[in-house]
Amino acid sequence: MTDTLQHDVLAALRDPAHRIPSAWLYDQRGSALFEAITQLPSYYPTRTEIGILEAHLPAIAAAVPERSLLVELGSGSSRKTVPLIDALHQPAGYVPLDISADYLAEAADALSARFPGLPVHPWVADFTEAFDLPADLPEHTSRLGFFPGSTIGNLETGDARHLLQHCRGLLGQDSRFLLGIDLDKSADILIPAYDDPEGVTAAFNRNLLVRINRELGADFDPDDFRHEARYFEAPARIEMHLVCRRAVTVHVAGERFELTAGESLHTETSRKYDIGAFTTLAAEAGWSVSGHWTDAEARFAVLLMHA
Ligand code: AVJ
Repeated sequence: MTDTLQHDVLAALRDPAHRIPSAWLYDQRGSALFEAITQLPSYYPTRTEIGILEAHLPAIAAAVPERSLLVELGSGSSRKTVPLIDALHQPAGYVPLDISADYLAEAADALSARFPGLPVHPWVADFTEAFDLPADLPEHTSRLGFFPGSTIGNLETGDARHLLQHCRGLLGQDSRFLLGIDLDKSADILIPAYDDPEGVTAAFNRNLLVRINRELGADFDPDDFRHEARYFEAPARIEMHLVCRRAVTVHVAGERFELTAGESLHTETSRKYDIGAFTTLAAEAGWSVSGHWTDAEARFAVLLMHA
């Protein structure tokens, strides 16, 4: 990350929109809480996407050149990668990219143990900024980008277009890009997915304050903030907020800020796309969609694009 946590938090507190980049949610505890979210009954995206992949991996793999190099953005626990690597029959190598270095090392070790012949090159990178690939890559034919989880939905439209363009350049001629997007749907399904009765998403959101206290010596009381998931149309999205229950005075890096009751910190946006609009966005970035698959309820979509 080119901007530091301190820079981003101070900027957010000074600005009335109080928007903190969602990448900061993923410290070690945040990454573990996100993994717990993916197991919740109300959080449908992960299991829905895995179901789509399981049903269609043979067709997807058949459309990818042999001995491709697999590059995964935001690999996290790499759970969806095992069936993909199985289906690809010996890809030339696997490059998992993640911002959480601890998580990345663990996941890379697990993958190496599972696929002993596979060169694994973990790479710490923040894909919300321009990033590179490691220099010493194994020989390969073309490259396959893998960006599951609808993580691209955390980016504003312009940033998503830039990321797709950047990947087009990095992955190069004849590359493929397999990507998951969460589709727009009723708020009755979306809100519980981001505000579960178990309170795991609330803990995930509030953990950001714990991280800020620890890393910046700030004095947030997480109990002063209520987790809230808000649905908006046009563009369709869920926003996570931390809403002040009462007037709060907080000190961060020697600066003092006052927040009023009801004011909120905006900690994440999760865009919900439709396939047509996303196909247009991808085309603007040099990718053409050659296949797309959804679940029976059209909650989530997996897109295969080629350069
Ligand atoms: C990992 C960014 C795809 O937006 O659904 C889950 C993160 N935030 N619950 C999402 C998240 C709250 C998740 N992504």
